[in-house]
Order: sequence, then structure tokens, then C-alpha cells
Amino acid sequence: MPIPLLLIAPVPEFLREPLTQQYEMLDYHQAADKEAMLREHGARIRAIVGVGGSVAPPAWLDQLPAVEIISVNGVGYDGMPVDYLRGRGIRLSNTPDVLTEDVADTAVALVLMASRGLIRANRLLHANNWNEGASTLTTKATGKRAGIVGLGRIGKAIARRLAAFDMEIAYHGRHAQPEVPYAYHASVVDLAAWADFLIVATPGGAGTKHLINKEVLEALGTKGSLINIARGSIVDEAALIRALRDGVIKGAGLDVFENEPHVPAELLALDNAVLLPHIGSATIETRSAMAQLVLGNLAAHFAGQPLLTPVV
Ligand code: 8YV
Repeated sequence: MPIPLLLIAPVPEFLREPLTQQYEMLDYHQAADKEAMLREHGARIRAIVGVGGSVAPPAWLDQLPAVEIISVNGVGYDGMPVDYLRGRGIRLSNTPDVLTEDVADTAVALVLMASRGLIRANRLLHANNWNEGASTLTTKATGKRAGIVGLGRIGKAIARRLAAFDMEIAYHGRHAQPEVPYAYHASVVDLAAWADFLIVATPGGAGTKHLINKEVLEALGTKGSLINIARGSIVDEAALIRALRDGVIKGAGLDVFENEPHVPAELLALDNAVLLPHIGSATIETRSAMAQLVLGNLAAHFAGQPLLTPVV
């Protein structure tokens, strides 16, 4: 008998297909009547597959008494109630490392697109407007100051790349990391005041909610651009929209938003914001490696083996 598994988010076909073949996969994400699906099958479900932004509140998980493992197709698990999972003995896995380089590449692309006006120039030339595109001068990226909020695996990969652009690198996090060659700022406001690019690469969740607020944006000021490849929840989006609209900061490059896939109309209308639909890890190579980890963690768990990339 295949193991009943609940899919709570969209996944690529190369993950969906093996899940369908190897498990009794119930597509909760696309179910027309989600409550009916839980009523009918909730008591039997032994595994859940979600993505980085998936949220599984305790009250919802209470309806799934047989769940043993949640396998997240993403590095971030900020929507997962880790203490509750520990309490119930539910295992949790994610997909670290395999996506680090792609997400860092995306951060660098946003830095370049935001500073060099590449998106606008591309749009103008597609409209056959060579002159306007060619005559607009933008801001140099090389040699500027990059302030990284969250110097974890992805933050360090971004720092390595930007060092090749001769940028001065500094960072903010909960603790200084004496072994890294970059300056530590204990205050995110101080880091913003120093930086030309404030790059958010810290995990989401309650601990970082609206870490980037009005005060931080004012400190970043007209010299600065905000880049976010981490989680929308870390930035107070309403404050960011006001800062971009009123010229408090220079610009923004965003791959993540507070309420995905919703992007506020005010943000869509702003020319000084480069916006991407959460594609930081979206390459064939990386999403395939992530899928293998999701499947590998599930298989290991049900074979009684240690998880490949455990969180809990
Ligand atoms: C994915 C992410 O977009 O890893 C994460 O935390 O947010 C992204 O890599 C997401 O998990 C969808 O698969």
C-alpha cells in the first residue's frame, strides 16, 4: 500500500511525477474542497510536501494525527512551527546548499539591474526607442558598498560575488562572525546608513518580521537601494512603497514579497523597483537537485534511515 502524502504547494513536474508514482499523493494545493479532503483522508496522511513559503499552523496540523514528516522543497521553513513539530515528533527536512549559488546569482543580477537601469533600457529598446535608452545615465555598481543582512550560506555567496565587483562588504546579523573578513554592524540601521546596496539574505519568520522598516529605509537614504532575495516578511512593504515613491531611497530589487503571489499595484507602478516573481532558485539544475532532496528525505524517513538534510 503506497504511503498517503499531502502536497500543499505547487511543485515542478519532475517532483510531482515521482511523488505520484511512489506515494498516494493527494493534491491539497489544487483541491476544490480542501476541508472535505482533510475530513476524508486527514487521519491517514503520513507525509507532507510543501515549499519554502508554505505555512502549516499547529491548528491545521492537529487535523493530521498520523503525519510523520514534512519535506520542504526550499531552504526556508519559516512557515513551519518547529517547536510544535518537535513536540509531536514530526520530522522536518529542507533543501539547503543546492540553491545557494542560484539565489546569490539572482541577488547580483538585482544589484546590477537596479543600479544600471538595465530593465528600463531593455524595455525602451524593445519599443524601438534607442535614443532614450542610450542617453539615460545610471549609477556605477563596481566599487560600491554592499551591506548584507544575514551572513549565512547565501549571504556569504553574495559577498564572494560582490567582492569580485571590488565592493566593500559589511554585514549585520545576530552575532559577529570573527572568521569572516567583512565588518560587522550590530545595528541594521547603522549598516543601512553605510551601504549603497542593502541586501537582505536572512531567514524569514517572527524573529525578522519587518526588520527592514521605515527607520532602516530612511538610514539607507537616497544613495541606497534595497535588494531582497530572502522573504517578503522581512521588509515592511508599505514602508518600502512609500520610500520608493517619495524618493527616500534610490531603488529596490525584489524577488520576494509580503503576500505572494500578490504584489501591490503601487509597487508594480514604480519605475525604480525591479521586480521578479520569486525565481531565485528557479533553474532546471537547482530545482532538480531540490526535488531529489525532497524525495531522498522522504525515502530515508520511510526506510528508517537518517534524513539527508534534517531540520528537526
Ligand atoms: C523556492 C525558497 O522558491 O528555498 C526557499 O526557501 O523560497 C525558494 O527556493 C520555493 O521553496 C519554491 O520551491
